[in-house]
Amino acid sequence: MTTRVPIVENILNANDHLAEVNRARLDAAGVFSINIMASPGAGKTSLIEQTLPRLKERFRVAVVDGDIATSIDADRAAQAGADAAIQVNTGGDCHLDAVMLRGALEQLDLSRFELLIVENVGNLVCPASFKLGTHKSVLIASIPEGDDKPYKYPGMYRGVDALVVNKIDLLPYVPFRMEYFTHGVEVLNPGVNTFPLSAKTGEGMDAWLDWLTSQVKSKR
Ligand SMILES: Nc1nc2c(ncn2[C@@H]2O[C@H](COP(=O)(O)OP(=O)(O)OP(=O)(O)O)[C@@H](O)[C@H]2O)c(=O)[nH]1
Ligand SMILES: [Mg+2]
Repeated sequence: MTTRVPIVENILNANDHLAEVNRARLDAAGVFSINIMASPGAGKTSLIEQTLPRLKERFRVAVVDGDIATSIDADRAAQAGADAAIQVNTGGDCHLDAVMLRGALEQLDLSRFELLIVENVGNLVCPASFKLGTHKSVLIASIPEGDDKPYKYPGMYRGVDALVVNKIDLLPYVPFRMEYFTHGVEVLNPGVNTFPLSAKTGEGMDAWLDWLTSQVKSKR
């Protein structure tokens, strides 16, 4: 007779429970939070760098940066004007989890912030399975990654609340069929809020900032 030991299920259930605890903590403090996910190099930190100075007059923002090693991204967020920037090193894990976010939240006086931006580890698979307790999840796709990614990584595209399509300044130089990409997205996540932009030139940033601002305000 075979006995099934649901270890993975149990780990995910424990994570989900802790994610709810994180959410309750953020709610109690009135902090709106997003979890930014993307493949390595898609432009997560670049988007955060472009977003922070533009929100400076409106909200106080904390950034939690997940990475396998180094504090490069948290240093960049601090440099760009984050009111607090915390680096979480996962020590090899390909994603953040709710325990890691809890550890970061414990280092923050949440009453000081209106917005928490979490940058997840660069990966298009693992972060989708681990809830953190954040209010909305944002996926960044970028033009040089190719237009087939929704088809190849459906789990990531299916569950997100917003999609940033970054590096549109590279469209003239890189083969990318926007219609094919958009069709793949629509099948998985119909009507998802989509923001084509360039974190390099700033083109398209306004629509992204308007959405983010309205989300923070609706929380308050
Ligand atoms: N041309 C162009 N380059 C960009 C844009 N956004 C980011 N980059 C470049 O892409 C590279 C990666 O950007 P990052 O912001 O570090 O990407 P990331 O997703 O945070 O990377 P990891 O944290 O390592 O996963 C850098 O060389 C950026 O300058 C863009 O809109 N256009
Ligand atoms: Mg980064």
